[in-house]
Amino acid sequence: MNVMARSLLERLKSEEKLLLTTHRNPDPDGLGSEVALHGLLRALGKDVIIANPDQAAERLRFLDPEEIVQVFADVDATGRTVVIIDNSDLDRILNVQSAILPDQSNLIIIDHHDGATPDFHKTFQDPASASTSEIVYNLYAEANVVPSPIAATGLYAGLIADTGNFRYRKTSPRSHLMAAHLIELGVQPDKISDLILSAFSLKRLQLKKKLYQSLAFNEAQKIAYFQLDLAREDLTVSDLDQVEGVINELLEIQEIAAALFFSRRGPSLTRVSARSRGTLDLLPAVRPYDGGGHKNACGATIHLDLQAAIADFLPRIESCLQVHAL
Ligand SMILES: [Mn+2]
Repeated sequence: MNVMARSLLERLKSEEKLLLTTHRNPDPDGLGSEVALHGLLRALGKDVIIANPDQAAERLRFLDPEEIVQVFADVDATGRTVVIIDNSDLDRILNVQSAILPDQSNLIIIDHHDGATPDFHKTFQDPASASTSEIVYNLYAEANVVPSPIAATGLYAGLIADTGNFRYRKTSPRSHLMAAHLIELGVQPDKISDLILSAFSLKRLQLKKKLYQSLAFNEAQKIAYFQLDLAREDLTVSDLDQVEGVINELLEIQEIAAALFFSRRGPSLTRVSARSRGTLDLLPAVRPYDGGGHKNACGATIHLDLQAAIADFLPRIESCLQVHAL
């Protein structure tokens, strides 16, 4: 078994009281992985709770049929080791940060995003994994525990969401072997795909209409981008969950090398998400703003208003395209 799974399992086993969490607005990988890890830690006899910075979207709650996922504001985190799943950015766990000791001795990070180097004590980062659920699945194998139906559902949901149904770059033989095993355990692929991909509300369509009305291109027509001013459209940040993944539709067009989504979230505050295919690395474009993610999927917060942020950011993506063409 791999080094990451062995050392992570050892670290988790050495803790007695744990609190699992993921980034705000949990996605299928964050939520599915934490529910699955909760099941494993319970099987190992641990006192474990899940407490997220906020509630998951209604359409994802099927991943938590026993309603074990709580909101951090409602729990007592005293004496618990905080395990952050599917995220390495402390800003994205909001108030859950208050449960982490100043020396971070009670912190464990389990993530698959590019960037941080694993130290096998605090940080367990495996950028080779397509999803955090793959890391948790390896833990089950390492611990010799068979995932329950609920855990298997969570793991499968994280896997298909983060591989884009086995389409993205990090999809590996391991991803497919894991899927095969989970299906053997009783997971119904069509049912989970429908729940994740075909359970959106009408609001998604209405928001998509706004996005496509805003669609613009750079001069060379290689970069396509959506732009949205939340205040002007009377939207909140959580409304954006409704258009999760829509940015990827822009990459269905062969001529488009990079897809961007700018959302102005407040005065001099614009968030950008960036997507590319294959070997085109967009991380250099987000680094000047302390952004992060993967080379094909990353983002940053730009301290400028919408149009200024677009003007500031587009040339950086154009540079990535030029470097890639060399
Ligand atoms: Mn993930």
